Amino acid sequence: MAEATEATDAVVIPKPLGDLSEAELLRKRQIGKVSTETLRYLTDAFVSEGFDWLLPVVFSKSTDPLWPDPGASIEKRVETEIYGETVRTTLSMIIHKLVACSTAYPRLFILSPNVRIEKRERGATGWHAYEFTQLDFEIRDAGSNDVRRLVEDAVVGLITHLKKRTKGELVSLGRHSTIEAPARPFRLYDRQSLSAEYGEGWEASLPRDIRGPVWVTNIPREFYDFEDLSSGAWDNYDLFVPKYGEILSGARREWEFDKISSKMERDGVRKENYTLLLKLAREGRLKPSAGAGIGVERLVSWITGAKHVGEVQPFPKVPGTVYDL
Ligand code: ASN
Repeated sequence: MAEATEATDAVVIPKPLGDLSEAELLRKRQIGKVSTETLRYLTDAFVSEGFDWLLPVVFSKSTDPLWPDPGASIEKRVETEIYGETVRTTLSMIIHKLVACSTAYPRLFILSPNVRIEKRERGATGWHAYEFTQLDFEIRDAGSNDVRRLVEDAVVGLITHLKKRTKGELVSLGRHSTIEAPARPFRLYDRQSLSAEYGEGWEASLPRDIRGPVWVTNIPREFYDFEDLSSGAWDNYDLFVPKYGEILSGARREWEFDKISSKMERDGVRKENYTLLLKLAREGRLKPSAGAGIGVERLVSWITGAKHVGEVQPFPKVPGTVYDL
């Protein structure tokens, strides 16, 4: 089959399934096949590396504060009352990961729902959805390099797998000849040098200049990412892909009570929402770990050349637009 021309860079707001033409339905099915093989490959890879596969949760008293995070733009936090308790929909399963990894599951992954009611103008970025899935994982006693190498192996293995198993789909989508398994190790940039080069808009500028996936480290973020308080350096990492942007974020974690507690105070994070985490830390039962979360729809968008991250969702969740399903 002839290779289609590559997708244009224009963002197209995805329509619901019932409004798609035959040609659009075919494209949806092709993206769906790549998505299925992506999930098959990655879940197999984690299971074969000895990870436990945990099931996701929707409501909890503790969830990710998503604050302070320069990339966050949450319009509304979804809280409700059940059995007399205030619970929140999952913003990310980071707190669950830290507790699970420190106790019963030293190597774990979860296909986790993330409900983030982004500001409606983010619908037009093509890169945000108000519900999405992370392939979130955590490894006890691991460091940043361990996680980066694991992710690099997974990305290279995945692209190699997809180019064989979904060749027809990638040819039709115009991506078979343009997506290549990248060379390892991926290049690592410090966020400070990117800010110096591009200014505050580095996150939007970087994807225009890179040819393959690259890491960015040292990004000021939430209390749970490890920060060297003497140098001010953050031991965390995002993975950026060409044209699109960030598809993964992760870090080595904080585990010591005094540090977590003082970072929460510094950031104005409400400690009463993190009782269990703080109790484990105070008792010395929170363990050092590192991990990350892969944005599944973003990963598939990059691989398939999607026109909006919602295009790879069967039921698009575009900020500002609420469909029936
Ligand atoms: N999943 C991310 C991590 O592992 C956290 C997040 O999504 N905010 O660091």
